[in-house]
Amino acid sequence: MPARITPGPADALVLIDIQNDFCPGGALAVPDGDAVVPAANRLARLFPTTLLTQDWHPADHRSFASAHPGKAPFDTVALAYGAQVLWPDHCVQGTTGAAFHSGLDVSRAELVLRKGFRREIDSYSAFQENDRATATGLAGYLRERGIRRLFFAGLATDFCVAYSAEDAVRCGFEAVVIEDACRAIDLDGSLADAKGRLQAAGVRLAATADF
Ligand code: VGL
Ligand code: ZN
Repeated sequence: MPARITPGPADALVLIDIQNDFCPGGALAVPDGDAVVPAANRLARLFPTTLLTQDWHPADHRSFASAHPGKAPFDTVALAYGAQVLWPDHCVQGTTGAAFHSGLDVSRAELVLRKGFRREIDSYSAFQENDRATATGLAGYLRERGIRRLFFAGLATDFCVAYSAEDAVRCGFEAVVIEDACRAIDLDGSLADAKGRLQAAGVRLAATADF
């Protein structure tokens, strides 16, 4: 990225899943997850458009280990659409765990996109659910608004941030991950995998210092 990035009208900041359950003390805490909050707030003041995503699962969601007798969190199972990592129950609709971190300034957000609300399908990506067939509608929203370039920050780098950025490119947007405004779960090398996929997809990396 150039030394200075000045967000313009075709740019949007997408803050991924900055929710209590992904922060220290939460059900699926990302190490140091709450460290993204000040960076996210600062970035949001620089962008003409900011969107938020919110992981939003029913209590009996199929991505929860609790829905699979004999399985434990972080095991992998085969669902109808393929391999799915099983997670601790997290971001259950309407709970405190699903709420945005209380320090996140949501006042500038123009859209809150909820995802993962279909019981049978997980959704890491803000664009397409894990069956790789069900669209969330975000691409259409962004196109209608004339947004062409997306900057991603939030949680977790190697799951929802990476899948969203890759899909953004697939949907025809430019995508940039603001690396130090993200934190990773890093499950069995998932961060290195995600970085390889981001590079292969043509997603660029930036830092908060570039703004
Ligand atoms: C996420 C695992 C399960 C994320 C959401 O936001 O990265 N990870 N649900
Ligand atoms: Zn989830």
